[in-house]
Formats: sequence, structure tokens, C-alpha cells
Amino acid sequence: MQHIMSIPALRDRIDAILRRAGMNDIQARALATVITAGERDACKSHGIYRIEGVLRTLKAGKVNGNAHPMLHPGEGPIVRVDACGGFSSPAFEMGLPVLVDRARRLGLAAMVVNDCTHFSALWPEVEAVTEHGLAALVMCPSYASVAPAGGNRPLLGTNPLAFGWPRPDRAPYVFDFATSVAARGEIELHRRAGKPLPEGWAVDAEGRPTTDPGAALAGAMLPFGGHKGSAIGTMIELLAGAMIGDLTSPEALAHLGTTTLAPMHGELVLAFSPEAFAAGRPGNPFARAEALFDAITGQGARLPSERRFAARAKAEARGIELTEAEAAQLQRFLDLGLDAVG
Ligand code: NDP
Ligand code: PYC
Repeated sequence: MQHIMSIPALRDRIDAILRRAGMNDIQARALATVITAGERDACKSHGIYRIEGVLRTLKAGKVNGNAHPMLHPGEGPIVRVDACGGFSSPAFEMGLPVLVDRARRLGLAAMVVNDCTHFSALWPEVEAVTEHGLAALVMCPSYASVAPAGGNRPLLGTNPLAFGWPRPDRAPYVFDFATSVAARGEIELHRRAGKPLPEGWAVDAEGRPTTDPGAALAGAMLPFGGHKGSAIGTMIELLAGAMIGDLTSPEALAHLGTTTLAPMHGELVLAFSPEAFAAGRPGNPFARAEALFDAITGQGARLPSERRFAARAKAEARGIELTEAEAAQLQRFLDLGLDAVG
């Protein structure tokens, strides 16, 4: 049997679960918002399935559910927010208005989030920036789980990269993907569903190709596009790890000691003002972007995020569909708090 919940009702339920687990208002609300958004947009790998990992990470004492993020003082293009050992989302929320203001004034600004536990998709943050008429590029490491191209052992993270371009009066152009063939969350969902992986996603602990999700989780995932994804994943380790003074994926794994909890590291959010970059040059950047998007869709191709936006429209009209098992699990988390997880 399916359970239908409105978007606010699901967010309130998740919020209540997280508070019951001991989290403060800002941490619980921000997490409930991104997890609900994942479910609303049919991004199951970063929806309610992530609650269990959040609770386990809290119970293990590896994240501070009562953290209050802190904005560093300063006026330059780098906006630094210390998540203070809490989750990334409330720190991002705190830095966003400052990032937007600086990007508008300077043309380009960067938000650095340090010392955050990070488990979420990046598109909610990209969309939060494009809502202000700015283009956005967001990236972060995770923990060592991907072999570099030509290697066979976990080293890089699944390192997501997301980009957004604002479109006047329309949903933005957004892509958001892991730099591994698929997000690790997808492998875990295949394991839970008892489904084999597509070929080419992973190798086992001996470095042999595998379609067994359990063997893949114990082995290494593969980068998307061979050496190209491997290089982009490495760039993310450098820019959103070493450069911002935070943990790279191998360091994050060494710090946490396991891939069964959510990793702690940093995040980099870049915001660009298209008007500022285009100033003095011919053409309106937004109109030129629309011509490009029209040419893409004119060939019958779809734009990234169209599937997500369609799912969002459906959820806004009809609510979010949960399976009976998912609804029961939410109730269990609410009833038992941290006792619900091992
Ligand atoms: P997918 O491969 O499912 O999708 C990647 C992007 O490509 C999406 O924007 C998607 O849009 C778009 N897309 C998919 N198919 C097409 C198509 N045929 N034509 C045009 N565009 C298409 O994503 P991943 O599995 O790689 O990643 C899923 C999520 O996992 C991301 O949100 C990412 O941020 C998150 N993640 C988070 C990590 C973390 O450390 N926090 C680590 C790794 C991943 P659409 O959604 O509309 O299909
Ligand atoms: O799905 O690869 C993933 C992931 C890692 C950390 C958060 N999500």
C-alpha cells in the first residue's frame, strides 16, 4: 500500500525524528528540508533513506547535532563558514546571503564550508544560488571509495559536482552528479533491493569487475568517463579539500574509520554574476543561454534536472508517495529515536 504525504507534512515528520534524536532546531530543520527535497524530486539516493545514516552518525558521536555554525568575519571574495562539527546544510544556509551579496558586488565569490558532516545532494544549494540570478558551481569530496582510472583500490571520493545557471521566469539549468559512475547511495539501494549493478560501476576487493553491490561496497567504485572523471574527482580533492584546508577523501575515511557513517570534510560553493562577467561584451548572457538550451532541446535531447522538476511538480500537486515499509520506518525512528539504529 502507498502512503501519500504532503511535502510540509513529510518535512515536519523528518524534523520531529531528528529533534527526537537530540538535534537542535537549526540542524534538524535544515536536514529535514534537504532530505524532503530529495524525496520530493525523486532522488531516492539522497532522500529518506539517508535518515538512518544521520542517526547512526549521531549515535556514534561523529557529528555534533547541536552545532551552531559560525561565519568568519571579513569582506573579501571568500566567505568562510565553520560548521563547527555539525552538518553542512545549516552552515550553507548561514553563508548564503553573504555569498550572494559578495558575488553581486564583486562579480565572483566563493563560500568555503569547513568541518561539516556532508551526506546531501548538491542541487538544493545550486538552486538556492540561482534563485538570486547567479550562476553556481558546487563541489565536495566524500570518503575514499572510488579507484582512480588505472587503479583498483578506493582512494578518491564519489565527489559530486553541480552547476546551475539562472533562467528568467523558468526553472534553472542544473546538473548534479557524482564523479563516480553512480553515487554510492545508488549501490546501497541496489543492495537493499537485491538487484545486480550494471556492468562497469565497480570492482571487488581483489580489483575484479563486479555487479554484486555487496562486493562493490567492499571493493572500489569506478570513476565516470575513465581518466576524465578520475581527473575531475582529483580536482575536487584539491579545490574542496587541500585548498580550503579541509580533509580529502582518503583523510576523511581515515578520520571516520568506516564508510557506514556520513563523512566529515569541507565544501566549496562558487557564485558568479553573469552580468558582471559579460559587461562590455556583445550580447545578453541570459538570452544567449536560452538560445543554447533551445538548440539542445531542439534536437530532442532533454536538459538535466528535467526529470527532477517533473517529479517535483507531481509531488507538489499530489504529495509524496512512500511505500508501507518507508512509512513504517519513519514511525519507528520517531518512536525509538537513536535506539532505532545499531
Ligand atoms: P545521476 O547520474 O542520476 O544524474 C546526474 C545528472 O544528470 C542529473 O542532473 C540528471 O538530471 C542528469 N541526467 C541524467 N540523465 C540525463 C539525460 N538522459 N539527459 C540529460 N541529463 C540527464 O546522478 P548521480 O547518481 O551521479 O548523483 C546523484 C546525486 O548524488 C547527486 O545529487 C549528487 O549531489 C549526490 N551525491 C552526493 C555526494 C556527497 O558526498 N554529498 C556524493 C555523490 C553523489 P535528473 O535528476 O533530472 O535526471
Ligand atoms: O552517494 O556517493 C554518495 C554519497 C557519499 C556521501 C554522501 N553521498
